[in-house]
Amino acid sequence: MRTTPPPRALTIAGSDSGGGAGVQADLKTFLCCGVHGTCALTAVTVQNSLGVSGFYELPASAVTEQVEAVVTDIGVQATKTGMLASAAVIEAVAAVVTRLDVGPFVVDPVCASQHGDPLLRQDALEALRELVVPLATLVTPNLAEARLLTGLDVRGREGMSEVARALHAMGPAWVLVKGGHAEDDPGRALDVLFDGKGEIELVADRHASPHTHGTGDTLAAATTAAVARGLGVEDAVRAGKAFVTAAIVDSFPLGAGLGPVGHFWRVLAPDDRSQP
Ligand code: PXL
Repeated sequence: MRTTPPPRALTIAGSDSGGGAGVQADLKTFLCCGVHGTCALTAVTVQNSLGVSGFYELPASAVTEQVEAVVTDIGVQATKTGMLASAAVIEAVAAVVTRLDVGPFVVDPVCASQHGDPLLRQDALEALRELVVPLATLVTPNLAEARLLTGLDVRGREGMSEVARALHAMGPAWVLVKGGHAEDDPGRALDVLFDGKGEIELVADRHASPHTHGTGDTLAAATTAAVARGLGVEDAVRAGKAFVTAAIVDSFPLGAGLGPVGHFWRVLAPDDRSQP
């Protein structure tokens, strides 16, 4: 046995019954990135490759108690959020992460699934903006989420800079605006990282795959794992982006709809992956 535990990370997020996104993606990613994953479930979604047909959120106290149980005994070196579901859960998360030492805090402001199904109740956007985003070490919206959070109807490369600045003004130390959904450069996946001083462009080849379920969760989780292992935010985001790019290359069809990004590339040799 080992004499010391590996680094630990906590995800505060929802369950995806299809196994591609949410807590399931986070825990797979944590393992692949050498970190022991812990979780505080916020909601249980009912979903498959065709979409989210509903979700059941947990009582806010259940979320608080899970975070307390993990942090006061196991201890974590970094924490991320995913689907927070409701204003009540968001208020509870903001309170508990302020009270306890959860390490660097990565906020993935999940609002909807890739099918466009809502994962956040309507009244919760303001709570997310006011209570959780300001506490973030790093907030990782895609352009659509950045528009919702800021109210700015921006597009393209210039728009990414504008929303990065507007989000930074809300209080987080770093902002990563993901341009995967940008319209003006289909060949590249361009993200903008901003710390209030300089802007860093992160570019990866864009791999055409319809099976991108879990992309944002995997990027945020891989980044959180890298932070838990001691990397600074910029290096951690670079590591997270490299991880998710490989996972998009490893994506696969599932069911009749959108398949997930793959984590198999990290645990199986290429020959083993082609076996049924
Ligand atoms: O990918 C965002 C996301 C996060 N969390 C849960 C989800 C999804 C997308 O479907 O289901 C639980």
